[in-house]
Amino acid sequence: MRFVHTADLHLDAKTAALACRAALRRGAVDGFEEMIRYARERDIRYIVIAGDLFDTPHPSAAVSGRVAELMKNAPEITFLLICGNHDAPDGDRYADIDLPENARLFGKTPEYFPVAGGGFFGCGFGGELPAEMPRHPGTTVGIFHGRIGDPDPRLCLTREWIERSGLSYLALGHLHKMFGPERIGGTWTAHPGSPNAHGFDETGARYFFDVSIEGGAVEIRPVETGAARFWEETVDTSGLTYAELSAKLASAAAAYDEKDVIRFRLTGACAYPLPAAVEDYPNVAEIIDETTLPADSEEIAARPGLKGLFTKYMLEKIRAADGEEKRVREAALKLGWEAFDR
Ligand SMILES: [Mn+2]
Repeated sequence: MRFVHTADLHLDAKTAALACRAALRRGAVDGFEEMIRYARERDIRYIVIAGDLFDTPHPSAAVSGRVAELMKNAPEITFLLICGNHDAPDGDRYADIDLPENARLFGKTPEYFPVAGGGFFGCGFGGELPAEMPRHPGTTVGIFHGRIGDPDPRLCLTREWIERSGLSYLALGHLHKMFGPERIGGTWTAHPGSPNAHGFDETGARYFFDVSIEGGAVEIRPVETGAARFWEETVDTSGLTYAELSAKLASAAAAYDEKDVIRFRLTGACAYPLPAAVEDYPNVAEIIDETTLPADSEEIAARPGLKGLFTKYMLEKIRAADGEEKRVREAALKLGWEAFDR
């Protein structure tokens, strides 16, 4: 038995509208299409989606309609999906769509779906797993949205249950970062993570799994997707001039792929306003200023003359502020210094 295992695509997530070109260039729905193409090219007959295909129970008709169409246009593939905590229906219809005949949705009542060589046992979010798993001939693959020991009982699995389950493989969803595979008793469990990142809290490469089960042997192959990858890098500005810092950021940005979205976090003591962008690298989406004022700021404030007076005044203003307001005042001080030194 061979299948693709994915989860947490969170299609139609509002965060996908993030102001970064690369992420928008390769839409998450295109990633789903790529996954289907991957399966078709390798004659893989099943795609398991372990919850949260959509970000909401009511995705836009454009997105849900396209997903249903993509499934329908791949009639040789059976889509086995469960609802997750984000897309669990609040009425009686999943995602307001008419799923095609080759899609099998598992709801709150756990069900077994037999296929050649075994079957899939799915339990949608809000459903309860049977204390004792019914036994079926051949290979049984479980599908569940949750993880071991989650504080929410609806998302919680126990090692004991998995050990007793008799499942060959337990296809999990809910964690957005790849986790596992781990063998518990005779069962392999794994989280593929989201195949498409939704922001800087989901950095790095994204994957789905290509799983083959032959006799007792389970092979789990992570396949990197073409989705935009988010990265964050910290750069120390200490001792660098503006030109040196710009050059350093450009060379750091050059090390990333075109499909990557980068965020720089700048630290260290810095006497000039930071660049707002990196020239020639539009995939640097954000520059976070965590720099401090130079150590000699108080010294400058004590000097006679206009620059000293200005510095003294601004340092008082900075001390009286916090958060964003403090940042703005620090930037104003640095701009002022630049003007004085010119
Ligand atoms: Mn989830």
